[in-house]
Amino acid sequence: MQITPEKLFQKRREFIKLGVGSLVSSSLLASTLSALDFKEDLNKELELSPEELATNHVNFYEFSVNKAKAVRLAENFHTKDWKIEVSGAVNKPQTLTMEDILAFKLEERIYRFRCVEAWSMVVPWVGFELRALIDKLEPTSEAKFIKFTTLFDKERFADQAAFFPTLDYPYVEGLRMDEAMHPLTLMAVGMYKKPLKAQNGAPLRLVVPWKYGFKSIKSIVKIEFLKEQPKTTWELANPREYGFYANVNPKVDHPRWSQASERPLGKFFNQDTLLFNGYEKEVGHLYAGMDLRKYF
Ligand SMILES: Nc1nc2c(c(=O)[nH]1)N[C@H]1C(S)=C(S)[C@@H](COP(=O)(O)O)O[C@H]1N2
Ligand SMILES: [Mo]
Repeated sequence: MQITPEKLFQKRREFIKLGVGSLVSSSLLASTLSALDFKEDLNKELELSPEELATNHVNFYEFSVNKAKAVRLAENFHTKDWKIEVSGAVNKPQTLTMEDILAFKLEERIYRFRCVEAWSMVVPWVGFELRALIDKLEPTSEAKFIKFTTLFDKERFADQAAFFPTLDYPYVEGLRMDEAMHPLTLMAVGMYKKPLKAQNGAPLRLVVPWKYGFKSIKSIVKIEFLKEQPKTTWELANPREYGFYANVNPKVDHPRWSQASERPLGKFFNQDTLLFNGYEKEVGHLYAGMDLRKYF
């Protein structure tokens, strides 16, 4: 079927409306699939994790450290008028809307995903390469790192309003520019052919498949281009246990547990964890000559 530009725009608008915060009727839900116009990932080598598990076994501390509670609290989260502020060492600082974001050519990417807690999943993300966005923003030669920030809003995130918040919010993450420009690095707006659910980081999150899950920051509202390496949330919380690089590595254990194996969601038996989460061929060169124990 030939899709005209107007039709495409309308589909994207529909997609935005189908995001969290809207009342989605079952007939609308059925049209979610068609509302999303993207190139399907035909690589079926990896067995997908059950959607039910990937959307319920979540880490989103802003809602709650407790996974079930986070999903419950995410139910009423709205992403209306979402904006992403771009600043720093960049020629085109600007404020992006979700219309701007959904104007990128979307595609499905089936990736392994490995949490530092030693569980893993395989998710069909929908999104676009971060480098496409970076190219559009035109970072200057000063930009060596990119920093992302999650929404800070005590009315929408219960743990941010807590008397003793679990983390020092807002949640921040970062990548070296060459990592950010790598074609595997994705900005995701959907998964399982649907818009992201709030608990999975709606409306826009990062996905870096060769790094531990905490690098894949959710619900992004700010992107900064920096000269210096930014301090990241988990590094700040516990520098001995969590580093900036956080590359998946079965040989570098977490101080309190082994990283040699992982339990895939929905499976009974553990499987071996792979160096760079199985993406060594694609990303190994980024770390040539670096001591992966020192830069963990
Ligand atoms: N803002 C924010 N981003 C976050 C987190 C978080 O608590 N807050 N948790 C991280 C961790 S530890 C993991 S494993 C992944 C989990 O993504 P998922 O819940 O969609 O599986 O999100 C990451 N991104
Ligand atoms: Mo994680």
